[in-house]
Amino acid sequence: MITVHRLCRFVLPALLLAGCCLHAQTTAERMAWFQHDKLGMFIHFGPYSALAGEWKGHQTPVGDEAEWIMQRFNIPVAEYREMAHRFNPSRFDAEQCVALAKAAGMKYLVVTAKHHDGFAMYQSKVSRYNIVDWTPLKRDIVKELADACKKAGIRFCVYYSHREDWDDPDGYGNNWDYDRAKKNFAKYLEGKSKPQMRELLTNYGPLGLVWFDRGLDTPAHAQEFVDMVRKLQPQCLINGRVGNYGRELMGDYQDMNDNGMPTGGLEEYWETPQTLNTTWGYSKFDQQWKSAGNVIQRLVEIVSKGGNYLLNIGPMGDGSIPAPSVATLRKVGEWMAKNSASIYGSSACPLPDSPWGRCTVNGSTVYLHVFAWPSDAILRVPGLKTEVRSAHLLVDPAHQLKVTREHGVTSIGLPARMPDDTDAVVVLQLAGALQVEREMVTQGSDAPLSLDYLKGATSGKAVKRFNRDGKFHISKWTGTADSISWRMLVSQAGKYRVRIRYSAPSEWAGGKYEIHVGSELVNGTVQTTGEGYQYRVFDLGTISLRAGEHAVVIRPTAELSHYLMYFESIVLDPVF
Ligand code: FHN
Repeated sequence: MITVHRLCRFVLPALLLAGCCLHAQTTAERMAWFQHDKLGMFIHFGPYSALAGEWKGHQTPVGDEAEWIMQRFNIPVAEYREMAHRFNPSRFDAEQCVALAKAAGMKYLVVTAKHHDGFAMYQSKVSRYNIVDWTPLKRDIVKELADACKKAGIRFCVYYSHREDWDDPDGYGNNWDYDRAKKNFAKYLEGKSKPQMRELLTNYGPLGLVWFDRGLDTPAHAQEFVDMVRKLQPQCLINGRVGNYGRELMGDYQDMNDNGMPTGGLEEYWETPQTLNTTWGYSKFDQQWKSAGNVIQRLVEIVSKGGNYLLNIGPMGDGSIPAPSVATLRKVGEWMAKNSASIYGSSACPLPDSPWGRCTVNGSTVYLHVFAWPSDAILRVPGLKTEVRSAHLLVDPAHQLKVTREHGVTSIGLPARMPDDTDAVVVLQLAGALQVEREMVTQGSDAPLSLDYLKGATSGKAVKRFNRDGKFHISKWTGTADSISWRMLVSQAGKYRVRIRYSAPSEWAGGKYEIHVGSELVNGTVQTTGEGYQYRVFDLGTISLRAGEHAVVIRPTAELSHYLMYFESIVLDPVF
């Protein structure tokens, strides 16, 4: 019988535990690790690694992706399968790989469980075309990496090519063996792609994230993958390439183009996948290795803009990791060992980009990443409004640096010699949260004034975003509390024609918005620009502006059940 005592001692705590585990984590809760960890290892590894960029004397040009060799040379499935039969990366060492990731300061690892060639790097019951059943190696590489990650405290993640499959007759992409017109893509989704995804979500422990690639044919199909991940592993993150590149983000975060770098800070979670040379899969021809210095500075630039950095290695056909990759990641690790406080847990820094470098911020601590040491050893930081309590080099906290401020520019006296060739970090301890002078939009003589996502400040639900097709824009705004504003300096008084550039699908037509330019008011009604991200320019008439500073704000004038528009820019053209 359940006594009150038992109820209090056993049943209630169990219910509470179930209750708390059962409560659906918010996106922010699920994204917390991703946003903190910043740096991950990407591994492109498969039978294409053994070909190393060459097929029957044909070479993959340097700069092209060696993992695309089957498609590049239209290698018949039968021949590629034959080659895969001999794939034997016996020197692959999961623990060594994970140790390298850890030494580089990487906190998560994403391995290609199946790439476009359709070959599974794990033991799949769905297809014998896998590393255990099809090759002499007979080892489950995904399992070995999952175990090694668990042991090392690295978050294990998988890449899965859910659309492209050049081995499957109904998969997407192989039109040299198979007649495209006869393909039954849904049969491939139901018969291979989804069941294999279920295997990966079921048999390899908790996954940090699933890295889908190249989108999918319909949002409905993409949603089926999202639902499967949410159901089987609610905490697991999904990258933005689960869905079509020309549509609203369906995953938890957005992926930049390969090796992409946004011009300015984005206000949603994002990540850039990056090669260490110019290919993801191993190529013996590609020695265009990026320097460790370049890799570190790109890491800092990406983190300074609010993103994550997924750095790739392409093991060779025998499973060993190319020496230049090991050397670069070791050097990244040496820098991270001294400077990771300026990376982990930091967020995008609103200070304008400076000629000397970039900055990251964590609460009331600002990290100035100096890539180019000022010749007079004076570091000038424009736009910083918050009082600076103290300043020191991250690697030398005992020595305080002199800080002065004049005309809105904060100057820090540096030692004569740069303490690190790649990035020397100066720490500013602020008296409170970071406040920054808003950047002013200015105009050259007779030139238009361009108000775009970069210098705009969003408020409410309005968010600076990126989409492969939509590029950089602002959206997610649905009501009067959501807006974009600018500081603008008009140097020539007179009439200005107001033009706005945006994209909006048909269902958003009719949305009302207003633009305040100083004391002038312009009203607008959203017109459709077609499906997907098709931007068009609309003329909103003319206004008269005096010379001097003006505040500009655009916002919806009513609560909407959808986004107002995908906003790109407003241009004020002088009409003299
Ligand atoms: O086609 C793939 C490519 O092989 C590689 O996997 C990259 C990694 O971001 N994704 C696709 C190209 O964007």
